[in-house]
Order: sequence, then structure tokens, then C-alpha cells
Amino acid sequence: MKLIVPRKRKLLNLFLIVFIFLVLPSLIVLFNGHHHLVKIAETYTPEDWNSIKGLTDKFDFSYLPGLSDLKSNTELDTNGFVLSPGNVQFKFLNKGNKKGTPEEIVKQNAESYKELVSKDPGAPKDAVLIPPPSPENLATYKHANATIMALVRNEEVAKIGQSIRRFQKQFNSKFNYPYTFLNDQPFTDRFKKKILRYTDDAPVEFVHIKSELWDKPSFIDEEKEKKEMEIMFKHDIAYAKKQSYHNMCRFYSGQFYNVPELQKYKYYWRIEPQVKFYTSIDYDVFRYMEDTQKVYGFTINLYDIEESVKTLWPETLKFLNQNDNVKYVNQNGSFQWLLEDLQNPKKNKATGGYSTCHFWSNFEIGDMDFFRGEAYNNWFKYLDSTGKFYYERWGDAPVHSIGVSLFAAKDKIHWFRDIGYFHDPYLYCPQTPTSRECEVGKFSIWEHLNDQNCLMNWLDHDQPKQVY
Ligand SMILES: Nc1nc2c(ncn2[C@@H]2O[C@H](COP(=O)(O)OP(=O)(O)OP(=O)(O)O)[C@@H](O)[C@H]2O)c(=O)[nH]1
Ligand SMILES: [Mg+2]
Repeated sequence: MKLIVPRKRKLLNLFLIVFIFLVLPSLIVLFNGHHHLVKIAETYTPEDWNSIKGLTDKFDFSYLPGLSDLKSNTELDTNGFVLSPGNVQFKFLNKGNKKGTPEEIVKQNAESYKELVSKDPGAPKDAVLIPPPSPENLATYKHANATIMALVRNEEVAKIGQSIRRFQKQFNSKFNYPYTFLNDQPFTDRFKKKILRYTDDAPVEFVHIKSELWDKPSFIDEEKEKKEMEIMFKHDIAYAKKQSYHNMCRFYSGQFYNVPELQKYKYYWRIEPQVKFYTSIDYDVFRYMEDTQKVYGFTINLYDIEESVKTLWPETLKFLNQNDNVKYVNQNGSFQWLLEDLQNPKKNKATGGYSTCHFWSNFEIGDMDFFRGEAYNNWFKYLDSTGKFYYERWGDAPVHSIGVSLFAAKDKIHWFRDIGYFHDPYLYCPQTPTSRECEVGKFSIWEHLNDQNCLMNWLDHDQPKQVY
């Protein structure tokens, strides 16, 4: 008997330890709800992937105060948003009263898209466009404060060369805007020499990105990262296990505008290896951005892989509901296309409400001062602190898109309807007098990807006014 007593005490101690350290925190989380979302991400199992519906049901927005008032909230039903501290909500209103099954809506939108794109857009009419100067005046031309920017690897020299050749022909040989090439490795002499063959008279800068702007942050839990990457890989998320791809997405999401060599510039035009420009651009696009004070320009608008951004929207709502962060939201933001759930509802279900529609960022013309601003930057810092550029595979395109939609007025976002463009496997080919080598209205080189287009959602629900 005497022997059993200490054993019982040990058992009691063990029970207490288990209760205090394991059971109690779970109970707190259960009753409190605030950390529920974090818990979901952490306890996510491979089985969860099998049912997108199951995943959706697990999203618990109870950490947002006031969400229980959702149905009776007239402000939400009228505006599609409520913006008060600790009670930030958004709702898709379907003001255009679109009806039909997702398949029918895809079809309707595809038809509207074809019709729209088959009309010559001309050029934007909301500014006086600046034509190229004559070659003898090029040296004294008044440029906007802008650079053409490309993050690229040494081994991609031929592929970026193709892009530059086309870009020079269609736009930059007429203006000579400077290029900035960025790389996490030092550029080789071979790379530099080859690039200078393509860039004609434009100034060129080669930048080696400092490791603190590129490397994975030290707080990332590598065990967890490995586990999550494995799950994403099993679900066919492109580049899921590629560490450098995650670095690239994080860099383009929230670091590129901090590169010291880019501080002198306000505007950037991002280009990538192996892209095509189908139309001749005969006005100064940067001066257009400047004159209209636009913050972001795009050509293609499409869905993302929902599993790669499964908690990007909930985490964003969480940020907006902290402290007085709601002050960053622009009342005239483009919230509706972010939430549109008629054309591809399975996306919204898997992401806690986000349609996954985004501006395709391999082509983008933007104002770095917007990204450097307090709103975007604090939000990015919050996103970064969740570690989900690594535990998920948040892309820079959805991050930029949500950022400009929330923090900039919708009339500061511009669809470059007159610039034809290709990055495998999607294209934008408008009917213009200079369009070459593309089929007008075609959206993808693969027929089955035509349903990935969500441009009409942006146009129908958030485009401010016609500028063409
Ligand atoms: N220097 C450097 N550049 C990179 C790295 N990873 C990606 N990039 C560049 O970042 C841009 C985006 O990467 P991509 O591999 O094209 O990604 P993506 O467009 O999503 O995928 P693709 O369909 O393969 O083109 C490109 O300009 C790449 O050259 C990297 O590790 N180092
Ligand atoms: Mg690419």
C-alpha cells in the first residue's frame, strides 16, 4: 500500500500538468474564440483538404466583435461595408443583380469580355497624354520619377532579354526610362553584358538585394513550415516547396519598395522573363500615372489557387479590427470584387470570403509611395508576423490587390485597356490598330482556363468610371 501512495501522487501531479498546460489553454481558446483562427491553421490536417466545404465550415469569424449583428445591420446591407473600430465588416451586395449558376455567370462574363475587348479602346481620356519626344529632344525630356524593374536570376538572362527586346520596341525606346535589375545573388558580368545589348540607350542599374530584405525571417518555425509545405505540395500548389518562391512572393509583397536603390523612384513598371507586349504604347505611361495620381495599373485580372491564400482575408479582417486600424481603409475602396461569390463560389468558401480575384502582378505599374505609406506597410508587417508567406503560399499578386483595394480609392486603380500583354498561360489582346501576334479577345492559351478570368467582376462592381 505504501508503495501505491507516491505513485498516486505522481499521477495526480501528471494530471495537473496535463490539465494546466494542455487542457486549460484549449478551453480558454474555446470559450474566448479570439484565437480560433490561428488554431484552425495550426490544427489543419491533410483530410481537411479533401473537402473545401468542410474547410469553410471551420472558418469562425467569432473573433470579430459585432459579427452576430450582421443580419440586422442596415449599414452593411446598404454600403456593403461597416467601418468602425473593432467592427469592420464587408459584404457582397450584387448591385448589378447578376443571376445564374456559376457556369452561367462564367458564360455571361466571357461573352461580355469578348464583346468589350473586340472594340478598339483608343487611349485613356482622363488626362492629356504625352507623346514620345523626337529623338533629338529625348535627352532633355521631362521624365516622371520612374523605373522599369525586374527581379531576375542570372540564368534567366536570355528570357528577360526577350521581354526587354519587346518592351523597348513597344514603349521604352521612345522614352528611355531607366531599368533596375534586382537579384538576391550578385549579377554576373555575363548577365550585365548581355542585358546591355538589349537596353539600347536607357540607363541601367544592377542591384544585389541585401539579405535582410530577401531571406526568410528568423521567427519562422521550420518544422511547421516543412509540414505545411508538404501539405500544399500534396495539393498541387505550384512552387509549394520552393523556398525561394516564398521569399520572392514576400519580397514583392512588402520589401521591394524598401530597396535602397529604389528609394529615389516613385513609380515602377514591373516586367518578367518571357513576357510579350502586343501593342505599341505611344504615350508616356508614367506621366499618365502621375497626372491622374493613380497608384496602380494592371492588364489581367484572374482567380488564384484558393489553398494558397486560405487565411489571407481572415487575417486581414483581424488586422483591420485591431486598435484603430480601420482608419486605413478607404471609403471608396474596391471591396465588392474581392467578395464577389457568384462566378466561382468555391473560392470564397475556401478563403473565408475572398474571391481570390487579383490583378496579375507580373505586369504592374505602381506608385511605390503608396506601398511605402503607413496603411499598406503596417498591414504588410502584420501579415508578415503571421509567418504565412511560408506556412501558406501567399502570393504578391493577391497581397497587392487586397492592399490597393482596401487602402486606395477605386479611381486610383487603372485597367490598361490599351496595352496587350502575355505571360504564360494568360494574355490580354485588345483590338487596336497596333495589336500584333495575338488573337483578339483570347484569355488563355488553354481553353479550359477561360473560366479563370474575373475582369468583368472588377468592371461591373468596382470600376469607378469609363476612362476609355
Ligand atoms: N533573383 C531571383 N529572382 C527570382 C527568384 N524567384 C523568382 N524570381 C523572379 O521573380 C519573378 C517571378 O517569378 P516566376 O518564377 O516568374 O513566378 P511566376 O510568374 O509565378 O511563375 P511562372 O509561371 O513560372 O513564370 C520573375 O521575374 C523571376 O525571375 C529568385 O530566387 N531569385
Ligand atoms: Mg513569371
